[in-house]
Amino acid sequence: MTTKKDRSRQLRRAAEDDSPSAVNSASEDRRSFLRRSVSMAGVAVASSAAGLSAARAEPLAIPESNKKMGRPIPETDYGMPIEFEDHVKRRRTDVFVNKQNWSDWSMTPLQHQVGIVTPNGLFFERHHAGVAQINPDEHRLAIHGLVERPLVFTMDDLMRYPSVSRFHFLECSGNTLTDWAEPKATTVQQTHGLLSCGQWTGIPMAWLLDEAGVKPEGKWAILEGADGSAHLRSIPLEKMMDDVLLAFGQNGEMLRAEQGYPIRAIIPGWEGNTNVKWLRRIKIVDQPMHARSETARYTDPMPDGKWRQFSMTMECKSVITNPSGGMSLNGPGLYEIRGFAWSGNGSITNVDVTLDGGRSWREATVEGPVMPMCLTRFRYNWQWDGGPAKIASRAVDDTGYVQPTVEDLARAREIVGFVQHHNGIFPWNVSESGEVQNAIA
Ligand SMILES: Nc1nc2c(c(=O)[nH]1)N[C@H]1C(S)=C(S)[C@@H](COP(=O)(O)O)O[C@H]1N2
Ligand SMILES: [Mo]
Repeated sequence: MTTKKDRSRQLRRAAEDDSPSAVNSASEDRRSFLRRSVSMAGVAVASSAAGLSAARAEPLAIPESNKKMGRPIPETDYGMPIEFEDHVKRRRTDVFVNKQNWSDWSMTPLQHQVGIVTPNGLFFERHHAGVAQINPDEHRLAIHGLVERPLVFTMDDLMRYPSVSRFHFLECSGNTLTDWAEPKATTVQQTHGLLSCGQWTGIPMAWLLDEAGVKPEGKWAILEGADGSAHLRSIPLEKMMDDVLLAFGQNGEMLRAEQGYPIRAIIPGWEGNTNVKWLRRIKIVDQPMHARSETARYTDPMPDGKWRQFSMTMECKSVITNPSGGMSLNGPGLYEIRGFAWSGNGSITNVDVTLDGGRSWREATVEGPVMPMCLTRFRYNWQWDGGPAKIASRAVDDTGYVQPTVEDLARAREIVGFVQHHNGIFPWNVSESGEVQNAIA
């Protein structure tokens, strides 16, 4: 068991992580990793015993790029990744087969995401009726219902408000389980790619609601989108006043059309579908609407045969993205296990890693900045001996909640068919030949 003191020490370590003097006693530290690889680079071997490639100590040949001028800067452009990164793409799921592409998903390639921010062109998408294309000059947002002063805003009105920027993950409640359905998902993009993270810029909803003046009997807000599905959800007023953002900015630019341009709700830590995109209406009411998305969808079957409504918070979860399904390890040696952890209830305090299918756990390094309701990176230096291994991660958040096993989850809920809100520990098998495969089956 980890004590509170251990956890605060871990957090402090995470904060200091990038200082050169930082020493992580919990796992093999970075310096010992470097020491080993450096000493190997000194020996002129093509592939060292530790599995890290070391070049022969010969003078480098002069590359072509050194001998000529580079590409000139065009008069104006929007920069794109270099052609060699062309394989890094969102993709529609190829496991959960969709008969049409209006209600559809695309998934983030988490195995290629090197930091906590998902680039805008790789942000996962979930649409119930395709991507609305909305002219901001024509867009209006209404706040009405149980308010003193019903208000209608143009985008120009909204852009005059003060705004704030915050980092938050966004996860579809169907993430992970959708793609455990047969045929088996192979990559972390398929198993966990309905997850992304960004810096959102927008206006705290509380400011706009205060301006409209919520009447005492107003207890819920119905948020409705301007897309073909007119997607809507009921959100408790308490949450609206706490930390919900009316976002127009995504990672330093205006929202992508796919993410709800020109405005969407960002509801920190809550299931993706509550984050209504292309937002056009906020109606204050005294009770939830019990809409289709609150009755026929996004509910959880419980062991007593009843279905639970309003399971809004995405609970603490983590996954190893490197190595992950579809990759192969090139011989025994040192590998950095990397992944992401997140919690809709707060900040990540600890991540443990298992190499033996959950029999024993070792503490991974949690990398700062650690922010609430935000992806958090973890890493662990693994000396792979070349034998079969079953690797997985387990995250703990600052409420003390520990990411459950699939068996734990099955005890708490009826895990059958297309199940939402699945935050179980997710294992990968590493074979003797180094192939990494989904081990959940
Ligand atoms: N108006 C509208 N909002 C919507 C949806 C939609 O179809 N229409 N889909 C919801 C679902 S189910 C999810 S998971 C998130 C996905 O957000 P993203 O596409 O920006 O990743 O948007 C939510 N908001
Ligand atoms: Mo979703």
